[in-house]
Amino acid sequence: DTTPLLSAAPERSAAAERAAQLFEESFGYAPDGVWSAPGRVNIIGEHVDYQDGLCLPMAISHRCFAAAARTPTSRLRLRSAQDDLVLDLDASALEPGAVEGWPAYVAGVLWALRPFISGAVTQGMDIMIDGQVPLGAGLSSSAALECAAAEAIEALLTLGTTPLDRVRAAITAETDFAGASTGGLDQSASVLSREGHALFLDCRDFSTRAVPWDLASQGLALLITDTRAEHSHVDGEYTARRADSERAAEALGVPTLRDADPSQLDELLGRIDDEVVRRRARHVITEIQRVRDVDALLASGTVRAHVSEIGALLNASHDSLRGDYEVTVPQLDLAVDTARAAGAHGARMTGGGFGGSTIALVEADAAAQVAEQIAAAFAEAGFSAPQFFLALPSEGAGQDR
Ligand code: GAF
Repeated sequence: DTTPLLSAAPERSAAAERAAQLFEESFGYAPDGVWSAPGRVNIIGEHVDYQDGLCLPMAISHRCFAAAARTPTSRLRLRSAQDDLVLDLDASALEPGAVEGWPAYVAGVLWALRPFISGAVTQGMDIMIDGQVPLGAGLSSSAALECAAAEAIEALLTLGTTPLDRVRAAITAETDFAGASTGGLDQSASVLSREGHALFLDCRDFSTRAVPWDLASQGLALLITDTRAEHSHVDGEYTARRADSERAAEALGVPTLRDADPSQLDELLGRIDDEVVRRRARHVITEIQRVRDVDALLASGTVRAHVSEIGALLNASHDSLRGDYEVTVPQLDLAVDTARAAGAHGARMTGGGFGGSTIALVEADAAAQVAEQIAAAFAEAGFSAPQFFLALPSEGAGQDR
């Protein structure tokens, strides 16, 4: 077997070229340009964005590409290299519920950007999507799709939006047009991340700061394990967790759990009667503090200088998501436990949970061996074979050609 255990993302300029070619083959003329946006992993700060929390995500090297052109019509025509589903509708007919499947994430962005378009949306455009972010892996393929679309639409229509406007349009597309729930972590990471850096994100106002996260030069690596576990009941469970956290904030008399003082944790938790809601609150409040702790460590030195403390915080994050927030599944726990036993400095699930991926902070020269041990543990447990990637901190959304 010569298949490398760690799969690499397609090289960016070659992938952009491919998207342009696919556009031309499909629509019969060359696109005006190609834009792309990356998927993400969240290093820490999980299930806190919808409580005004703090997160530390980074963009990965897998991206979604959008080759696009303005047309002299009013039709919005969408096609994809990954799916036979197409969209061809009058741009002025865009409204929530009018579009289904993946095209809703693109059409929804155009709809969400209408405050920046004088009058109704009447400009037609053709868009070819080539999504290279693994689907269903919890690596934010939908946010990458929305954010690539937002870049393309901004450029085609010269709307004058800021990157943050595009983050907000992508969030609105997902929540109000596609009808999925999101707290904004994924879209912020996809648009605002900088190469070689993690993104310190304050979800209260979506302000950000780039934090050096150049593991390769420090002999370290962040190993992504896509568990390939079937996502089941994700939407319902996600909504339920959000509701629990809102109940917790209400019980504490604060607008969001961001306003709860972690130094008063025991006293605060004592004010919540419901045992489940109390555990949900404990996760969110302690997780926000863990992001502050990692950020403080990174402000005072490199990842290498604090690798065991950062690893311990990643471990504590996972344990809290497993025990208190209950969003893990056996595959996530096995990948994390195996990575730790194989010598990872720390490991945790990343993203919404209920399937998806884990990350492990490892010595670079041990990454392949940690992956092998996870693969062996999965085979032994009878789980689907996982897929492995290295999380290389990449540049946020932008134009490719
Ligand atoms: C999903 C959501 F889309 C994000 O907004 C965030 O809540 C995440 O789960 C959990 O941190 O990816």
